[in-house]
This record gives sequence, C-alpha cells and structure tokens, in this order.
Amino acid sequence: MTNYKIAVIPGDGIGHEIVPAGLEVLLAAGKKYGYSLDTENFSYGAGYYLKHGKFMPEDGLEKLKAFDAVFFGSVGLPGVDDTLPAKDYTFKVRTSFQQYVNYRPVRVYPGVTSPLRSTTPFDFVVVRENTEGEFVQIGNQYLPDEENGMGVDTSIFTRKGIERIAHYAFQLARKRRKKVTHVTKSNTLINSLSYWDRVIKEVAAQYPDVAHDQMYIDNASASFVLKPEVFDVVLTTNLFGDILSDLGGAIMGSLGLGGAGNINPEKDFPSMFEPIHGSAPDIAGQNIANPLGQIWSGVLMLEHLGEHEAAAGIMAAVDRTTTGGVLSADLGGTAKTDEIAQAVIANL
Ligand code: NAD
Ligand code: K
Ligand code: MN
Repeated sequence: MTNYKIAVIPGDGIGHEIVPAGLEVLLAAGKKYGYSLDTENFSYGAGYYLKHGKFMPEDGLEKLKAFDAVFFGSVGLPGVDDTLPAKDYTFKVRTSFQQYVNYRPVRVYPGVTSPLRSTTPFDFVVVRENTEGEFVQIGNQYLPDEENGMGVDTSIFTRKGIERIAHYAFQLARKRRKKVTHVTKSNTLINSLSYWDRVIKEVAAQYPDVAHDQMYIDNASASFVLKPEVFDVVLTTNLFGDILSDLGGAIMGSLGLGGAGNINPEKDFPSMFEPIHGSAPDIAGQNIANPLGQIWSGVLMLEHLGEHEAAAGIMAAVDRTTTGGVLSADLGGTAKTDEIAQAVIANL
C-alpha cells in the first residue's frame, strides 16, 4: 500500500469546514483503493497572522518541502489587510515551489443546473500561468501621498515562463480533444502580451497535431457564457486565468464546484491543491459551504500522485451524489457540508 505524506492547510473561513470534509473523502477512498495518507495539519493563514504577525512561520516553506503534496483551503479574513493573503501565502508557495501550472477544470456536473440557458455539455481546462505575468511583486510602486499620486503594478512575461506553461497546455491537449485556445489581450497590452503570443505560437508549431487558436480575453469571457463547448484547453495568463476560472465556476453553477491544482509538473517540489474560490467569510462557520470543489481538488491531487483509479472512483461518487439531489445551499439544496462528504463516501 502506497503511503503519501500530505500537508493539510485549512487556512481561514470555510477552509475549516471543507478541508476536513475533503480529507475524509480522500481517507475513505484510500481504504477502498489501497493507499494511505500520513497527514500533518498546519494553521497557516490570516488566523495565524492575527497571532503571529505573518501568514506562516519563517521556516514554513521549508517544512512543507518534506511532503508529497499540500491539501489547502483558502486564506483571507475580514479585518486582515487583503493584500496579504496572496503576497504572504498563495503566491509565495506557488512561486517558491515552481508550481507554474494552475490547473482549473470546468465541466457540467450531473444533476446541477447551470445558469446557462444552453444545455450543450462543456468540459474544458483553464491552464493558468501561475508564477509570473500580472502578479509579480517586482518593480511595483505605490505613491499615494505625492501631489499627483499613483500606483504602478508591473507585469513580467519571460520566455522560460511562457514556454513551460505552453508546453504543458499542448501536452495536456494531446491527451484530450487536441485543441488549445490561448487567451491574450495583445491588441492593447502590446509589449508583454505580444511576446506571450509570439512564444506560444513558436511552441504551437511543435505540436502540429494539436489545433491552436488565439482569442482576446474580452471575447473569451463572452464565449465562456455563450458557447463554452468550443473550449478544450484554455491557456492563459495569471490574472486572466484567475478571473476566467471564477467564471468557469459560475457556469458550472457555483464557485464552490471548482477544483484546482497548483502543479509543479517536474515534481521538484510539492504541488498544492485548493479550490478556485476564497475563504467565503460570508458563509463561514455554518456548515453550509459546498465541499465539492475541495473534493475535486483532492481528486486532482490523487491524479498528480498517480492514484488514477481512486481519482476516477471519487469523481463517479461525486456524480452519483449530485445526481441523487444531495446539494448544498449555493445550488438550491439543503444538504450540509459534512452531509455531502458522507454522501460521497457512501457512493464510493
Ligand atoms: P470567495 O471566493 O471567498 O467568495 C465569493 C462568493 O462565493 C461568496 O458569496 C461565497 O459565499 C461564495 N462561495 C465561495 N466558495 C463557496 C463554497 N465552497 N460554497 C458555497 N459558496 C461559496 O471570494 P471573496 O469573497 O472575494 O474573498 C474572500 C476572501 O478570500 C478574501 O480575503 C480573499 O482575499 C480570499 N481569497 C483567497 C483565495 C485563496 O486562498 N486562494 C482565493 C480567492 C480569495
Ligand atoms: K482557494
Ligand atoms: Mn481567484
């Protein structure tokens, strides 16, 4: 029986409800599919910040390095400076561990009504560049107190950064329906994103068996709503991918349905699996959050670890659960967070 060392970081808000729910499903699946998880909990996040003045201890990253993967919820709390969650935790882990792929699948859940009028099924993956682009913390300036105050954020796109995410997207497309749509805005961000387009086209030429097209972010957003079935692999930048994947959650029916992985494909460092959404302080502490995005993140973790049969088994159990009408409040149902996890376990 393979044993995996998993760092568990609930974070803040609903993380304390959906991460334990997701973990229970992963542990139950382990019994059925023959793996075990050796877990250790870490209290990093905004709650930790309130006690210690930082989101994680100095040796926080060093501690996480020893694990096969990180199973994470979300960080951020009302009353804590909301520029800190990304800067002091998420972006820090993603960049330090070279988790340059943010893998965010979008599909129709059986038994869940999409807000879209069309009933044509869709099934695609947003591949978001996860370490550079618009989220770099280099060369930024905040000068609010000058007479002519200003704020400047810098975007950086490097050849290395673009090439590696593009290769990942094209290789992923080869295992799917062989189509990559790369999302850009090079008609107005004429330096950074023209370079992005140019390097992606060079990489695309190495995959003649994969169809490739380019779409502007404004059109891509509209197309997510009007014709999501045209997408297979959506390759995009850090900021655009952040926004598009929430839209992906919305067209599935709720943000709470979106699973994600921050992946270091080379496995030089642990990868981190967390839902697409945040800590949802508006519904925290009520046992009503939807745990399916967290559970799906766990499924992506199992796939990354090579437990493909278990991953498929959990997704099938999730499908039986939603088909059976066990739905949380965000989907119009009455099932509680822990009840949904138990229903998924019963359906395994
Ligand atoms: P959010 O994603 O937390 O919530 C947006 C809306 O979606 C809310 O109405 C919430 O109730 C709902 N929602 C989210 N997850 C849900 C679930 N599982 N079930 C049911 N409903 C769900 O976004 P926000 O309100 O903009 O941000 C809240 C906090 O989370 C902020 O501090 C923000 O910085 C942080 N955040 C963290 C991450 C992360 O850790 N990766 C990501 C996004 C936001
Ligand atoms: K999250
Ligand atoms: Mn986001």
